[in-house]
Amino acid sequence: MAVGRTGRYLLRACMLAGLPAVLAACEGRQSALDAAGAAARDILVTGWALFVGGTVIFLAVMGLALYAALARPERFPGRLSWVVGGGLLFPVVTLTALQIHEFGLARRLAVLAPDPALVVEVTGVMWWWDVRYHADGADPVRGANEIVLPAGRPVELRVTSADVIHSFWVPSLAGKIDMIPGHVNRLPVVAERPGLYRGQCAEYCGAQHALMAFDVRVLPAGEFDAWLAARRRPPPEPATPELARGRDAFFAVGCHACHAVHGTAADGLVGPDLSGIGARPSLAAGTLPNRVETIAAWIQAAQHIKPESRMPSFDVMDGDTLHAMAAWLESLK
Ligand code: HEC
Ligand SMILES: [Cu+2]
Repeated sequence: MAVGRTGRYLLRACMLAGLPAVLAACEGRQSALDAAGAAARDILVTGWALFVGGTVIFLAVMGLALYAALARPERFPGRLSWVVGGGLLFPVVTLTALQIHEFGLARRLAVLAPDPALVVEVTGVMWWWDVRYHADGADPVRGANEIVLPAGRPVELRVTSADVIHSFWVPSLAGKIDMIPGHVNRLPVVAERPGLYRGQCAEYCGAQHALMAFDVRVLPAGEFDAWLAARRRPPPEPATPELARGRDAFFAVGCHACHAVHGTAADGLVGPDLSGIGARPSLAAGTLPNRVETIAAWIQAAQHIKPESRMPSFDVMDGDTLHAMAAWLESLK
């Protein structure tokens, strides 16, 4: 009786402790268990089949092992057929079937649309993401640390690296793919649901590998077209004297040596493109939430927040100038 009660308490405690974690892992913007893309769904179905099949086989084998240990030998007939059937035939048949399924899956996941409406080039850089959108044969639109996609349209991602091997992974949308210097890997993606997703570098790439994430914003197709068109226009002139002062300081301090802002004289290529940065959910490759204060903190203390990154800390500006600069960047939407 006592054992039963302890067991029940234990079970309840485990469930209370573990359940939220288990449930939290199933949903959300970075979860292979919450598929929002065609490829992710295909992978998820196979994952569940493996999990359920593995569980059933495990339970059956444990049941049989227990029975074999407890029952008398004469009550376990056909010993040889168990060995041949369970030990040889069953694994050969199931593993062959799985392998055939796997070949089909791998092939489906790699099928590229012959003429994709949108190609997005993503380059991994220690420790951020350079993004270029190619559509309608027009000049590419550059962005960084965020990928905006149209829902329901086939998109081809072309991923590569500027330095070491990184790995591109948006679990909610598709499988993982290596980013290899000097080589372009192509990944077809169809995002099914508008929403905000998160991706992450999935291959250790140096000191700040853990702070190399990005956002994926999936917009309804029409909104995406409007977004892309807006990104081709220069930003509006600063609306207030403070914003104008922030913009002037950006050029005076020399930020444009490394950063580009479309439609201005800033065309640096060393760091992330800052066009439209105010509309991005996060800052510095998913490191900070994106607000005027965090932009200011980043400018002042980048080497403290992300040591060894190639963005210097600018801790010589007065507070007003720093704030104005951050406010101007935040106003770029
Ligand atoms: C020597 C080159 C260099 C200079 C100069 C530089 N930056 Fe950067 N900046 C970078 C790099 C590289 C990153 C990416 C760091 C990372 O996340 O690993 C970055 C990141 C940023 C980000 C975050 C971008 C994003 O996509 O989230 C902002 C904002 C930024 N810099 C603003 C500035 C401002 C403002 C100045 C001038 C005061 C400046 N930077 C000067 C190289 C530079
Ligand atoms: Cu990386």
